[in-house]
Amino acid sequence: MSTRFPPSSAAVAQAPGLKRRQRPFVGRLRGGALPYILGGDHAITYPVMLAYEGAKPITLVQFDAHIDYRDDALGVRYGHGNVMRRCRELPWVEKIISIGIRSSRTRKVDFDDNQAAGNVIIPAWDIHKMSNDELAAMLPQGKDVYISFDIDGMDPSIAPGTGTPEVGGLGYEQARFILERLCAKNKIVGFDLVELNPFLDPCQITALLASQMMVDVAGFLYHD
Ligand SMILES: [Mn+2]
Repeated sequence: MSTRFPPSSAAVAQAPGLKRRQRPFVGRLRGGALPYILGGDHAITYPVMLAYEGAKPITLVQFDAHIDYRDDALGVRYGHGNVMRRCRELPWVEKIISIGIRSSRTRKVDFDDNQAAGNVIIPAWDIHKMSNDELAAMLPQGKDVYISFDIDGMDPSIAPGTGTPEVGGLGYEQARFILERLCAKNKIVGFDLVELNPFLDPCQITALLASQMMVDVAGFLYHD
Protein backbone atom coordinates (compact mmCIF):
# COMPACT_ATOMS: atom_id res chain seq x y z
CA MET A 1 0.00 0.00 0.00
CA SER A 2 1.29 3.44 -0.77
CA THR A 3 0.36 6.16 1.66
CA ARG A 4 -0.99 9.05 -0.34
CA PHE A 5 -0.59 12.58 0.89
CA PRO A 6 -3.08 14.75 -0.94
CA PRO A 7 -2.96 18.43 -0.06
CA SER A 8 -5.84 19.42 2.12
CA SER A 9 -7.22 21.60 -0.65
CA ALA A 10 -7.61 18.44 -2.76
CA ALA A 11 -9.42 16.67 0.03
CA VAL A 12 -11.70 19.65 0.49
CA ALA A 13 -12.44 19.71 -3.22
CA GLN A 14 -13.62 16.09 -2.97
CA ALA A 15 -15.90 16.89 -0.06
CA PRO A 16 -16.87 20.58 -0.13
CA GLY A 17 -18.82 20.40 3.13
CA LEU A 18 -15.55 19.83 4.95
CA LYS A 19 -14.43 23.37 4.20
CA ARG A 20 -17.43 24.81 5.98
CA ARG A 21 -16.84 22.62 9.03
CA GLN A 22 -13.12 23.37 9.09
CA ARG A 23 -13.34 27.15 8.93
CA PRO A 24 -14.27 27.93 12.56
CA PHE A 25 -11.26 26.05 13.87
CA VAL A 26 -8.51 27.74 11.91
CA GLY A 27 -8.64 31.18 13.48
CA ARG A 28 -9.08 29.78 16.95
CA LEU A 29 -6.11 27.45 16.57
CA ARG A 30 -3.97 30.40 15.54
CA GLY A 31 -5.12 32.12 18.69
CA GLY A 32 -3.81 29.23 20.75
CA ALA A 33 -7.14 27.66 21.65
CA LEU A 34 -7.39 23.97 22.45
CA PRO A 35 -10.22 22.35 20.45
CA TYR A 36 -12.49 20.33 22.73
CA ILE A 37 -15.09 18.61 20.59
CA LEU A 38 -18.15 16.53 21.42
CA GLY A 39 -19.97 14.20 19.03
CA GLY A 40 -21.64 12.72 17.32
CA ASP A 41 -20.22 11.16 14.20
CA HIS A 42 -16.53 10.29 14.31
CA ALA A 43 -16.18 11.71 10.78
CA ILE A 44 -15.83 15.14 12.45
CA THR A 45 -12.20 14.40 13.33
CA TYR A 46 -11.06 14.81 9.73
CA PRO A 47 -12.23 18.40 9.13
CA VAL A 48 -10.82 19.27 12.53
CA MET A 49 -7.45 17.79 11.58
CA LEU A 50 -7.43 19.80 8.35
CA ALA A 51 -7.21 22.94 10.45
CA TYR A 52 -3.77 21.88 11.76
CA GLU A 53 -2.12 22.39 8.38
CA GLY A 54 1.20 24.11 8.99
CA ALA A 55 1.37 22.96 12.60
CA LYS A 56 4.06 20.70 14.02
CA PRO A 57 3.71 16.98 13.21
CA ILE A 58 0.87 15.45 15.14
CA THR A 59 0.62 12.03 16.78
CA LEU A 60 -3.04 11.13 16.64
CA VAL A 61 -4.04 8.90 19.56
CA GLN A 62 -7.31 7.14 18.83
CA PHE A 63 -9.36 5.33 21.46
CA ASP A 64 -11.70 3.00 19.60
CA ALA A 65 -12.92 -0.55 19.14
CA HIS A 66 -12.41 -0.11 15.38
CA ILE A 67 -9.44 1.12 13.35
CA ASP A 68 -11.70 3.19 11.01
CA TYR A 69 -9.27 2.57 8.16
CA ARG A 70 -11.43 1.60 5.19
CA ASP A 71 -10.48 3.50 2.06
CA ASP A 72 -13.95 3.23 0.63
CA ALA A 73 -17.06 1.90 2.36
CA LEU A 74 -19.79 1.45 -0.26
CA GLY A 75 -18.72 4.68 -1.92
CA VAL A 76 -18.23 6.59 1.33
CA ARG A 77 -14.71 7.97 1.83
CA TYR A 78 -15.29 10.64 4.47
CA GLY A 79 -17.46 8.74 6.94
CA HIS A 80 -16.71 7.43 10.40
CA GLY A 81 -15.35 4.15 8.98
CA ASN A 82 -12.68 5.96 6.91
CA VAL A 83 -11.75 8.74 9.27
CA MET A 84 -8.38 7.53 10.55
CA ARG A 85 -7.19 6.66 7.06
CA ARG A 86 -8.12 10.13 5.80
CA CYS A 87 -6.36 11.73 8.77
CA ARG A 88 -3.21 9.64 8.20
CA GLU A 89 -3.08 10.87 4.61
CA LEU A 90 -2.48 14.39 5.88
CA PRO A 91 1.26 15.12 5.84
CA TRP A 92 1.15 16.71 9.29
CA VAL A 93 -0.26 13.53 10.89
CA GLU A 94 2.89 11.47 11.42
CA LYS A 95 1.40 8.47 13.21
CA ILE A 96 -1.81 7.05 14.59
CA ILE A 97 -1.78 5.07 17.83
CA SER A 98 -5.04 3.14 18.18
CA ILE A 99 -5.98 2.02 21.68
CA GLY A 100 -8.67 -0.52 22.57
CA ILE A 101 -9.05 -2.07 19.11
CA ARG A 102 -10.96 -5.37 19.15
CA SER A 103 -13.61 -5.51 16.45
CA SER A 104 -13.75 -8.93 14.80
CA ARG A 105 -15.17 -7.27 11.67
CA THR A 106 -11.92 -5.52 10.74
CA ARG A 107 -10.87 -6.49 7.22
CA LYS A 108 -7.32 -7.80 6.85
CA VAL A 109 -6.57 -5.43 3.98
CA ASP A 110 -7.42 -2.44 6.15
CA PHE A 111 -5.34 -3.77 9.04
CA ASP A 112 -2.40 -4.35 6.67
CA ASP A 113 -2.71 -0.85 5.20
CA ASN A 114 -2.82 0.59 8.70
CA GLN A 115 0.37 -1.20 9.70
CA ALA A 116 2.15 -0.42 6.40
CA ALA A 117 1.62 3.28 7.13
CA GLY A 118 3.60 2.92 10.36
CA ASN A 119 0.71 3.18 12.79
CA VAL A 120 0.53 1.38 16.13
CA ILE A 121 -2.41 -0.71 17.34
CA ILE A 122 -2.73 -1.58 21.03
CA PRO A 123 -5.62 -4.09 21.19
CA ALA A 124 -7.94 -4.12 24.18
CA TRP A 125 -6.99 -7.70 25.04
CA ASP A 126 -3.33 -6.68 25.36
CA ILE A 127 -4.24 -3.75 27.59
CA HIS A 128 -6.19 -6.06 29.91
CA LYS A 129 -3.02 -8.13 30.42
CA MET A 130 -0.50 -5.29 30.71
CA SER A 131 0.80 -3.64 33.83
CA ASN A 132 0.54 0.13 33.95
CA ASP A 133 4.30 0.41 33.40
CA GLU A 134 4.14 -1.80 30.30
CA LEU A 135 1.24 0.22 28.97
CA ALA A 136 2.92 3.55 29.68
CA ALA A 137 6.00 2.41 27.74
CA MET A 138 3.86 2.07 24.61
CA LEU A 139 2.48 5.60 24.79
CA PRO A 140 4.05 8.59 23.03
CA GLN A 141 6.26 11.01 24.90
CA GLY A 142 7.32 14.53 23.95
CA LYS A 143 4.91 14.70 21.02
CA ASP A 144 2.18 17.05 19.90
CA VAL A 145 -0.78 14.74 20.52
CA TYR A 146 -4.36 15.02 19.36
CA ILE A 147 -6.70 12.65 21.22
CA SER A 148 -9.69 11.29 19.31
CA PHE A 149 -11.84 9.28 21.70
CA ASP A 150 -14.56 7.09 20.20
CA ILE A 151 -16.69 6.15 23.19
CA ASP A 152 -16.97 2.59 21.85
CA GLY A 153 -13.36 2.10 22.95
CA MET A 154 -14.92 1.69 26.36
CA ASP A 155 -16.66 -1.51 27.42
CA PRO A 156 -20.39 -1.53 26.55
CA SER A 157 -21.20 -2.45 30.16
CA ILE A 158 -20.34 1.13 31.09
CA ALA A 159 -20.80 2.76 27.65
CA PRO A 160 -23.77 1.17 25.86
CA GLY A 161 -24.93 4.40 24.22
CA THR A 162 -23.15 4.09 20.91
CA GLY A 163 -23.91 2.70 17.46
CA THR A 164 -21.36 -0.12 17.19
CA PRO A 165 -20.59 -1.49 20.67
CA GLU A 166 -18.04 -4.29 21.02
CA VAL A 167 -17.55 -6.47 24.09
CA GLY A 168 -14.22 -6.57 25.90
CA GLY A 169 -13.50 -2.84 25.97
CA LEU A 170 -11.64 -0.58 28.34
CA GLY A 171 -12.69 0.13 31.90
CA TYR A 172 -12.82 3.65 33.25
CA GLU A 173 -9.63 3.28 35.32
CA GLN A 174 -7.69 2.00 32.33
CA ALA A 175 -8.80 4.88 30.14
CA ARG A 176 -8.16 7.40 32.89
CA PHE A 177 -4.62 6.11 33.39
CA ILE A 178 -3.84 6.36 29.67
CA LEU A 179 -5.35 9.84 29.39
CA GLU A 180 -3.39 11.00 32.43
CA ARG A 181 -0.12 9.71 30.99
CA LEU A 182 -0.80 11.22 27.56
CA CYS A 183 -1.47 14.61 29.13
CA ALA A 184 1.52 14.41 31.48
CA LYS A 185 4.12 13.41 28.87
CA ASN A 186 3.01 15.27 25.73
CA LYS A 187 1.65 18.55 24.48
CA ILE A 188 -2.06 17.97 23.88
CA VAL A 189 -3.18 20.01 20.87
CA GLY A 190 -6.80 18.89 20.67
CA PHE A 191 -9.36 16.45 22.01
CA ASP A 192 -12.57 15.01 20.70
CA LEU A 193 -14.99 12.55 22.26
CA VAL A 194 -17.37 11.08 19.71
CA GLU A 195 -19.93 8.43 18.76
CA LEU A 196 -22.04 8.99 21.86
CA ASN A 197 -25.67 8.51 20.84
CA PRO A 198 -28.18 9.75 23.46
CA PHE A 199 -30.98 7.75 21.81
CA LEU A 200 -29.13 4.52 22.67
CA ASP A 201 -28.32 5.64 26.20
CA PRO A 202 -31.56 5.36 28.17
CA CYS A 203 -29.93 5.31 31.60
CA GLN A 204 -27.49 8.06 30.58
CA ILE A 205 -24.55 6.11 31.96
CA THR A 206 -22.60 6.64 28.73
CA ALA A 207 -23.09 10.39 29.02
CA LEU A 208 -22.01 10.20 32.66
CA LEU A 209 -18.81 8.40 31.69
CA ALA A 210 -18.09 10.72 28.78
CA SER A 211 -18.60 13.86 30.83
CA GLN A 212 -16.35 12.50 33.57
CA MET A 213 -13.56 11.74 31.11
CA MET A 214 -13.81 15.19 29.54
CA VAL A 215 -13.53 16.78 32.97
CA ASP A 216 -10.63 14.44 33.76
CA VAL A 217 -8.71 15.54 30.67
CA ALA A 218 -9.33 19.20 31.45
CA GLY A 219 -8.03 18.55 34.95
CA PHE A 220 -4.92 16.77 33.68
CA LEU A 221 -4.19 19.68 31.36
CA TYR A 222 -4.94 22.66 33.57
CA HIS A 223 -4.17 21.60 37.14
CA ASP A 224 -1.61 23.62 39.11
MN1 LIG B 1 -15.57 2.86 16.79
